[in-house]
Amino acid sequence: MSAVVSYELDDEIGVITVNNPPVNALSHPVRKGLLEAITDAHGDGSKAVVIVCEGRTFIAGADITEFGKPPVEPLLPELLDTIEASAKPVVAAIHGTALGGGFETALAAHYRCAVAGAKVGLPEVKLGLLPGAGGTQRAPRLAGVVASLDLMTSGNPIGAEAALELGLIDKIVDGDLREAAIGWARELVASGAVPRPVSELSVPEFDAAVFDAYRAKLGKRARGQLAPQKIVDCVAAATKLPFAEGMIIERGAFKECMRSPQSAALRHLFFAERQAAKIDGLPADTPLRPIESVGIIGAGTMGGGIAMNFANAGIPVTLVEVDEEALARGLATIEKNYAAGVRRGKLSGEQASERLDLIAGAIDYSSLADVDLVIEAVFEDPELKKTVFARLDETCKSGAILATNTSYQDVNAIAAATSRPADVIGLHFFSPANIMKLLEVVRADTTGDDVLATCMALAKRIRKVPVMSRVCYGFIGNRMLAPYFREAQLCVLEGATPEQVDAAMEAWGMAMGPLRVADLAGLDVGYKAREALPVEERGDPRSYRVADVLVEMGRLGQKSGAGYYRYDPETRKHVSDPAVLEIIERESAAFGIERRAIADEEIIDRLIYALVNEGLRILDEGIAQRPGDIDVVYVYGYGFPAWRGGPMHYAESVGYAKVLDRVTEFCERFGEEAWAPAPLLEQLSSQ
Ligand code: 3H9
Repeated sequence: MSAVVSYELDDEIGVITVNNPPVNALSHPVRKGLLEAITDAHGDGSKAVVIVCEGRTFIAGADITEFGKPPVEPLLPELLDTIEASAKPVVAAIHGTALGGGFETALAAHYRCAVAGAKVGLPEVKLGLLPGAGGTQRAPRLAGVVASLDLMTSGNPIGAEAALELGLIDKIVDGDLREAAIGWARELVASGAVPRPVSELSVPEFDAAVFDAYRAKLGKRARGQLAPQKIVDCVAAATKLPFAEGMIIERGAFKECMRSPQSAALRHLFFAERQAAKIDGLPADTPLRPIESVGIIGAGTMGGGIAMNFANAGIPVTLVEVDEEALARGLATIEKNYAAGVRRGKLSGEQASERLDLIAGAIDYSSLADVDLVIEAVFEDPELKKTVFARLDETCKSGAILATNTSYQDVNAIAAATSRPADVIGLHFFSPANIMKLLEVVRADTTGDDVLATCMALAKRIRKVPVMSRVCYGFIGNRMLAPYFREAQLCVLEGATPEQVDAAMEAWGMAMGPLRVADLAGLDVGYKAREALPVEERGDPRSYRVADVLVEMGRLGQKSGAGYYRYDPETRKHVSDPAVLEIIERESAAFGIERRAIADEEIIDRLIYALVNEGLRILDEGIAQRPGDIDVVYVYGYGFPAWRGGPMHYAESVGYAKVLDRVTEFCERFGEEAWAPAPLLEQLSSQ
């Protein structure tokens, strides 16, 4: 028996145990071990078989590191057919997360039990794939068409209780899972239960219109993506074809997805996200500081959102404002947000009030004397931030971590405003901070290793995806955004409309076009940031002139009802505004620009390659540790389509030489200042 799978007889019950840390992925040795074990069980005196896992979870899926390599037998679908064909009842005993191929293994068993906290799911779609070991054929036979489509096209796991209701598992057990599963297997044997292959069931009744409706829904929700539509094909096949023929359809669709650039991009991101949590050169055993209480300065949109993250994770928060009125406003917004969550069924009323109870308000710094971490979330004013940090230095206990949520400012200078620069770090949340997954962890030159390690670990506790950035203006994300926005504005001035630019970028895959993003963020934000800079540091005046005019007219974006677009006060839907086009045409003329038709392709290349070129500079300067970190920032913080893998992965997939050609062309047309190729781009394209 292989080291990762063991088999033993417990009286008349054969027990197969998988032990392949960290998540019991179905690597080749596991598949081989399972095949040997089930074969052994077939030939011995056992009357039923239990499959159970050691460690933190049931099998969490196929081994993703094997994808893209030549497959080695036994392949998972055949192995699962063998398990299902067992003449003795097979019981799967689930704890942790039974995901993907792991849950498919459970579906190939004849009986399924789980502990109450377990989750099951078919998350392959998040890797640009579909369940490829019978999941698309077996799940609908148990849970019906709609629930299976929901499960597979969202990729989100469900809890044991929901799985029981859907018929995906049979039983929730208490106490020791292994003992409970063996006990249940004995009961099954005693009651004369027989193997119960899911493949022999037929799909419950369904409304035939559901497939078209689903395709249309996915056309919007998962625009441009291959795997979700293929999942619908496979489930439709399950309803029409015998199991074996459905499996052939599934195999073909799985292989097509596996070969697709979309899956390569999503698999890249899976590992990039996990890699981003690691800091090169920081020993894994770096001691962590305990974080059991948090203070937040500023109860505005950002501070309030940040507070919710900690309360959601069960960590008490003290929210500090300048006066009672501002504090009451901030606390009321938090309450409103939780109430909206309850209305939408995201959490129960009881959970909401438990979380609210964890958030206390204060109007003086003395209440921060004992907290383990303080996050400053005041206005983007460097002098104000330094004053706040000097006060924190006087107030906070020794060993407290002092963090700034600045989006742009120099964290080194902020650290220098204290007597304990090693305790200072940047924690850059993204708005809305209780929803956006990204956390840029900004490591100042003086930040202590333990402070950095603590914040990276803390990010996971509050369910954020952390990426470390060194200090520069705008860090990784906002620094790259500047040339992206520059090109969006220049395209508009040269002849495109805001509608064309936004539509081109959205069709390419961005969650929201750049001018709508600017309206959402507030045009006054960039305006104020520019005002704080000397004129020569503001960049090409053509790249912000229209925005300045809009702000000076009081068109601040969505919040004032108008910016590049007009907004319906009720629905916040945007509509075109002819007045904006007039402004644009007037400003183009003032700069002596002759407006021209611009192809969507040019818009896309200019915006995306502007990101790429700056990203490569950021890498070269050591601001980001690795290209994958930049990709994670863009996908989790800026609405970059995950299925394109992030800007760096996208550039690699296009080919650096091709990207360089286009950047060189733009450099000749639009000038060196904006488009000089990053040295790393030249280097990579010659490799
Ligand atoms: C599939 O099953 C296809 C089949 O339908 C058909 C086949 C024919 N493989 O996330 P964590 C590593 S597709 C290899 O930090 P957590 C991960 O890289 C698969 N490695 O832990 C990390 O390594 P490192 C469908 C894997 O507790 C370490 O384990 N399944 C795999 O926060 C810890 O991971 C999925 O998509 C894997 N499948 O979360 C599930 N999974 O320490 C993917 C993890 O070196 N996995 N690793 O950085 C997950 O969602 C989470 O890992 C899980 C645990 C929820 C299980």
